[in-house]
Amino acid sequence: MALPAAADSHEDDGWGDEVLYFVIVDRFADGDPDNNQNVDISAKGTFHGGDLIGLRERLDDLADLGVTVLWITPVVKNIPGFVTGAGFPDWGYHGYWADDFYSLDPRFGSEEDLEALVDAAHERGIKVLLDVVYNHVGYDSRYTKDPATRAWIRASCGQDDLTTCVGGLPDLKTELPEVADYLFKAHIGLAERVGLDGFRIDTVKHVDHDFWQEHRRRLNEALGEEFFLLGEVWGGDARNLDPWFATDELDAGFDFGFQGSTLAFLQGRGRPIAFNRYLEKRHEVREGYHLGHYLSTHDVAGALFQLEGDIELFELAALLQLSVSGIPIIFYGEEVGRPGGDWPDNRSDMPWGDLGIKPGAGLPRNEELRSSYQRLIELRRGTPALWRGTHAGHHFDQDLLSFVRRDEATGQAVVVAVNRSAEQAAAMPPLEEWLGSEVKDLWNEETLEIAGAEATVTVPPRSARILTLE
Ligand SMILES: [Ca+2]
Ligand SMILES: [Ca+2]
Repeated sequence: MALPAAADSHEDDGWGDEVLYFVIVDRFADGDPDNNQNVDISAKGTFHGGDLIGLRERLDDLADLGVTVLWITPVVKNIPGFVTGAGFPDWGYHGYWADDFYSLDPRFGSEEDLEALVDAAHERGIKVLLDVVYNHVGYDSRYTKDPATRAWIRASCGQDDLTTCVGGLPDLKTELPEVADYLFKAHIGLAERVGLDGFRIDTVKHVDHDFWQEHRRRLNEALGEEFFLLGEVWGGDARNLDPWFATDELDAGFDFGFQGSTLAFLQGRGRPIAFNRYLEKRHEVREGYHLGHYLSTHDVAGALFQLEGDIELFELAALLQLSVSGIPIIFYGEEVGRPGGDWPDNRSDMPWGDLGIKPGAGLPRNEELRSSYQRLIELRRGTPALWRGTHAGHHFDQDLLSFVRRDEATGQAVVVAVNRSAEQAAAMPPLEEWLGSEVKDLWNEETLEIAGAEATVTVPPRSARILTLE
């Protein structure tokens, strides 16, 4: 089958320098105790009371952190009860178990609350992506029982990507035009009414390409080509996401390799040169399309947890996340050292310290780490080479990786050097173009003199430099 060429408008869609912040609405901030149902913040699988109003009230924090896009978990009405497959009562607090695609879950808020959130975010220069599910409905949801919709659900789960029941959830027959139309109208209609900037799409590979192409056509018609689609294709990377980019079904996909590759490098489980090879490969992504890369999400054990709470190494991970290509995705609270854990502890409450905000009132915040995030985000956004530059390995030894990001438009070269060793300082040669000049370390706010060809740049143990010519 011949694939149509990607749309020209994708050559510069303006998303290259975005920094995304991902929030589980229920676990962030409770702005309206009156909408709380089945709330027990001591239980892992219950609702914790967070809502759209609470999130709106904290937007200044996000603006102050410097993030530019907010991704929120689904807010459609979820199944009213809980399931017990996990060994404890597990509710739809995450929003992925829809019971009605045409109403919002009162536990999260109303459509007016969503619109107010979007407006308030836009006032602060923050775009909003809403998480949407097209593939399945919640366990035992009304769609499985209503005579009008029963036939929309696959009677038996298949073995292939399209007909499998992800997590045992009832799979929608998305290939039926009636089902597709119903879902398009629900999600696109909501986006149009509340002014969303895009969707984060769940379980993309479990719905066929024809569906996603029709989805894009409907979106273009309703909202224009700017509407942004970040898709979850499990296991995605620059190469295997391409079938969705080639036909413009998505604008971006998750890079599932970043967390593991970065942690392996930092923990000494892989050679610096191997990590560099991985970083280089990320640049094979189709022009005008993006990889989104995370250190933690709601589906994996977070980076800080995997690093056994080692804040120094975690900060180096964040520095790498914000110094490589793609759209960095910060999972709520990791900027203040939320400890996370394996599922479902990875979905713990946003720590609010002594601010008195529920459900995470009293949970400790690492403000120093947050300041590092602020500086890293500001540095990235102010240094085009870090988000749109080319990538080339520069120097590797046992524990040091340095690479050059070069911005083709301005010629600016930035060298990012990370020494993972806990004991040894590392050294690397300067770029040839630096000889006889002063070089600025943007991260440590130092100036280094590069005297002559013999000069080396030292990187102290467990630290990093981000270097460029003055
Ligand atoms: Ca609430
Ligand atoms: Ca499916």
